[in-house]
Amino acid sequence: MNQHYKFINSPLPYAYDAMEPYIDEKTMRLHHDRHLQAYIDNLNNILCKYPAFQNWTLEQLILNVPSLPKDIQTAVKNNAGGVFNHRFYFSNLANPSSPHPEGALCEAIEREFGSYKAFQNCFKEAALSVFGSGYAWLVVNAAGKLCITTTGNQDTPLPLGMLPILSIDVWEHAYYLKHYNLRADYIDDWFHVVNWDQACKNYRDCFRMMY
Ligand code: MN3
Repeated sequence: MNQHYKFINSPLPYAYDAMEPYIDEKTMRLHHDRHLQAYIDNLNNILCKYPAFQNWTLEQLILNVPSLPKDIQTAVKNNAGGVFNHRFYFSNLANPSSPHPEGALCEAIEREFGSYKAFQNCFKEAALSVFGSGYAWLVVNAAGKLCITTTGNQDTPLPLGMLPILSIDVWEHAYYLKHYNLRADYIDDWFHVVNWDQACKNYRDCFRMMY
């Protein structure tokens, strides 16, 4: 299902204005239809000349960059990362969202961070700490522990042995039209549209994959 070449840009699973008033319609439209589309087009353009990698999934491409021909390694890392990161980000938005995580993820957040509020503060701090463009992530690390990390540009946490639960895109294109340079305001608004049901599912799936 659209997991390997030739990649297509599936429609968002909600309307472009579904995240109003927290993330504006124009930003969602440009972010999905232009930014994500460009990563998909670039990745397809690279892979069209390399049939050997056309049945590789995004995850396989990202995890096996060093096995690719030298001249496409950087471009595949950036563009496969761009597709993975954006699909993941968009899948983790919902409005209205359930205001808190539930079940096993809720317990893990309370165990690792003390409380949901303390987690929010740590996550916001991490998202603010990304210099330039990148992402903040809630991940399960290789030891099975829930933690927060950041990546620059279109890097993903996958090569670090981390499985993503939740992410926020802090490239300026994700918020500039509405929030201008105020990344902190965007992060506060983004917390209103976190798809915790999806994050809880991602958390459960992690342990299915690891054990
Ligand atoms: Mn983006």
